[in-house]
Amino acid sequence: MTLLDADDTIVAIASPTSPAPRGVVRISGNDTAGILQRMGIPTHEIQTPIRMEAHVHIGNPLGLIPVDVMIWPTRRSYTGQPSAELHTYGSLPVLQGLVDEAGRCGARPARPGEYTMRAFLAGRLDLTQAEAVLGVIEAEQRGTLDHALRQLGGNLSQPLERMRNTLLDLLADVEAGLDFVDEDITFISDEKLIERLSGIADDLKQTLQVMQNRGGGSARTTIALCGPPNAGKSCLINRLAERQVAIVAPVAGTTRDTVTVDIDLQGTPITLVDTAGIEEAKTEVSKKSQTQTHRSTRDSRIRLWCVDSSSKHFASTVAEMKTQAEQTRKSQTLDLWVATKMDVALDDLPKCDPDNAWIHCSALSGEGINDLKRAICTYLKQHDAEEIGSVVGTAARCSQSIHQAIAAIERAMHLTIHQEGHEFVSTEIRTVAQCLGEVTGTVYTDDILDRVFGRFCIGK
Ligand SMILES: Nc1nc2c(ncn2[C@@H]2O[C@H](COP(=O)(O)OP(=O)(O)OP(=O)(O)O)[C@@H](O)[C@H]2O)c(=O)[nH]1
Ligand SMILES: [Mg+2]
Repeated sequence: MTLLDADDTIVAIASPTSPAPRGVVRISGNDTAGILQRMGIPTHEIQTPIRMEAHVHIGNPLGLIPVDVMIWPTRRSYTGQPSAELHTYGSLPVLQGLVDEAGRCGARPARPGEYTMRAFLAGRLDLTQAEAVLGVIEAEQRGTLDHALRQLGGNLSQPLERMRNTLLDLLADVEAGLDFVDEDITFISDEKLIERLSGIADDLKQTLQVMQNRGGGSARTTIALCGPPNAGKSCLINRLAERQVAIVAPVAGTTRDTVTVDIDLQGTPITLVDTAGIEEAKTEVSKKSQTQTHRSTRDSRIRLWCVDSSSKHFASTVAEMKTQAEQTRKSQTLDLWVATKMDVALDDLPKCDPDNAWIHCSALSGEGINDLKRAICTYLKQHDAEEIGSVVGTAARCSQSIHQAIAAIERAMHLTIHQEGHEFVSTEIRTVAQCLGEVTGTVYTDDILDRVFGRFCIGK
């Protein structure tokens, strides 16, 4: 999608394409009246929004069809351009016939999200509100809808815009000081500057927290590898990460500290966590590492429970681990059960309980590893589609910019404390303003627009 096409007049079906009593075709652009005129709808001298009845010929075999036409002839419309809606039978061939006819009369088929992008470009919406439109379209759960509607009301962008304005004032003070540096005039003292910067940093951290509480702050999924000692957890994390991140040894109790590694699993960012084997803590060190293990196991979205398939205690270990899993499971947790070391599995491996999904694999030979990856991806895809699609999208896009903004503020404070010069401080403040502007769309790039509007469906 490029911004250059914003002058074309576009057309698309704006209602669901499944059969319904009524359907809507939407047209937007400077030539809207001309196109309607060529379609046989009289639009002479229309100055104010109007609704009229008309007939449009959409070719054989459907012929002449009745349409209710709504016209917004000026810039006072959703897209900030002259636009129109044609309401007629909600049948796909009829609606498509209208779109084709508009095409013959000079309109171009709209791309996904193009209407909302025009609303954004016209200043009708900011970016978070545009994403909220997507949220409303997609919302299936009540909570998601409420959130999208609040976002549409601007409750994420308004505080960010306020912070950005404060920053711009601060920037003006700092830069004015630079102009008068020889005359020893200061517009803002270092103490005041630090105080205001740290206030904004605190507000940003709070905003980030709010977004995370809404369930979408981090796009990363945490997956813990847990189970008894010596089950092959570290060997498996190395295999999944495709490099050596954790020490593997034949003795039980090798891993003490949790080890994390970030990987990309078919485009999904994931943090894998290797944990110490679950055991009764007898020493001080063991107590500490069991506490860490417990925390990681409890807080991970997916847990791979690893049990050694070559162990003659397989069945009793599974029972023990099931109890552990029950005690630490949250409502959103997915437990996958992994029978490890399949290359040396017991010949008479007890049948795994049918309640749980078991994946058989060997980190050594690689068998079953793809099945494991597939199971993880399938779960994540299903889950993400069900949940809060666009809200997660907004949160992921925004939290990245807010993280960058916080880092730049911290650098600005550091520079001020060490009296490194206000010219460097002002560069950092500019970065912060840029990052915040990207969230609301005051500052935007084609790349950001593509990311936001590419997720829409055609006609919205
Ligand atoms: N044959 C075979 N051996 C394996 C496999 N995976 C791990 N092992 C061996 O099992 C032993 C323990 O492996 P680790 O990966 O260190 O086990 P762990 O679960 O991390 O153990 P702790 O850190 O002590 O809890 C090592 O000797 C590994 O070489 C496998 O798939 N096949
Ligand atoms: Mg280990």
